[in-house]
Amino acid sequence: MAYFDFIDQVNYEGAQSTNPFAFKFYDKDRVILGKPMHEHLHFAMAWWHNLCAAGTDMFGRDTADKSFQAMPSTMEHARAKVDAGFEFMQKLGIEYFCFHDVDLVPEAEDIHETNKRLDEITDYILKKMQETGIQCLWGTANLFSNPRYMNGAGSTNDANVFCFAAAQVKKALDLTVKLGGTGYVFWGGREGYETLLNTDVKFEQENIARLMHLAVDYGRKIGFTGDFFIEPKPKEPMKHQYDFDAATAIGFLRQYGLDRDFKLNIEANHATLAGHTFQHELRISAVNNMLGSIDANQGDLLLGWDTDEFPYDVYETTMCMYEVLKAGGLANGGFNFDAKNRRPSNTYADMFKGFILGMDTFALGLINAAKIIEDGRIDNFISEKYSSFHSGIGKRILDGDVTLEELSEYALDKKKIDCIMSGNQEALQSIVNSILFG
Ligand code: XUL
Ligand code: CO
Repeated sequence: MAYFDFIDQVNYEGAQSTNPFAFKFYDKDRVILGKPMHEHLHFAMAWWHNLCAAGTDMFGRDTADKSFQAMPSTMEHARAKVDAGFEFMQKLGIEYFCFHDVDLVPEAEDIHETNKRLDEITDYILKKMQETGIQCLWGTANLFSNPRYMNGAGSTNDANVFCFAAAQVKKALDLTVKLGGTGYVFWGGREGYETLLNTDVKFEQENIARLMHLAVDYGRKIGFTGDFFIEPKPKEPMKHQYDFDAATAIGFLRQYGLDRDFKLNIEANHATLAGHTFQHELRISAVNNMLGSIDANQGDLLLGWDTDEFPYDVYETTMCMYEVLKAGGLANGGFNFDAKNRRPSNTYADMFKGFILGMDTFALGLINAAKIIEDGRIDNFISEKYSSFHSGIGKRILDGDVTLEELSEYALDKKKIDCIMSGNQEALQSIVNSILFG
């Protein structure tokens, strides 16, 4: 059965096109810096937003119909979501998907039954993957929705809950391997606290690391050769979350000896919630060899929560793609649209329009970032800015060839510094504008 009869295939028609169901900028075979766009941009569909979320918020019920003509909370519905999802991805040319365990099937009271349902649905998904060539980017276990995780999953106070989290992680790893996923994500939504009056932070962090070590050991044992990812987020649902931002997560991974197996999955909206730019989080990850994957969305800077919008800010995606290109791409990662339609955008057509917006915005980002790199003025300026370290005393500092006393003597001899190079910020911003709009 087809769910999206109103559209045959979304094609590239160019910037002048007024067809709402065409790409204006995403031209999948267009070569940018030696590679076709679709190879730079491994776009993924997030099962949870696209096939499950129907607009419920704290103040109101669903506005969209995601039943796909099946009775919700049945296996029939789970299969209908698979059919709808694959039709959707094929029509958009999306080559990957990401999933939580409980996005795929209704969770049963008994975990045996849930696992049985997961086996059944992933057999069906695998068949669809073979038919279409669509692949799994990453899998994860939802360790935040079930009430048992009210005090955390890895960070829980209750050893039984820790075991249930382990069981879900084990199963989600089994499924990720079965579906050939190249990533496995930990997003620690409940791994945090509201008040220190009831929390042993050291204990909780150590236990999160224990769970991650157990996952790595098991994953490697069953042949998972991809990357584990932490997805940092500072808050929401918890007031304080342990994986606050990239720097915090990197410190944690190193502290607990997890840095060889883990990289980061950076989400744009989580970056801005942490008080950083998206680009900052990508750069901090990249310079630490930890840039793994991206949750492609956008927040609203006037709101203090995770709005998960489809990205439309071209400046942001330009700077994102600049970081990705500079880092040499995302090896085992991709661009997962962890994004949802606004609540009143409640039709099937809107689902397509959201992805068209997001894919075009990233395509523009890629085109612009390549232009910035080819133009060279930004890179040249940065190299020039630090040129005092290329020779003389600067080079000796880098070579580790000096003592503090020698540097002090050098400064005392010199008496004063005549001029320091300008940071040139406004000129650089103007260069970026002329590259983008010139
Ligand atoms: C929550 C979030 C999650 C993760 C996967 O803010 O981003 O959807 O991406 O658990
Ligand atoms: Co996310």
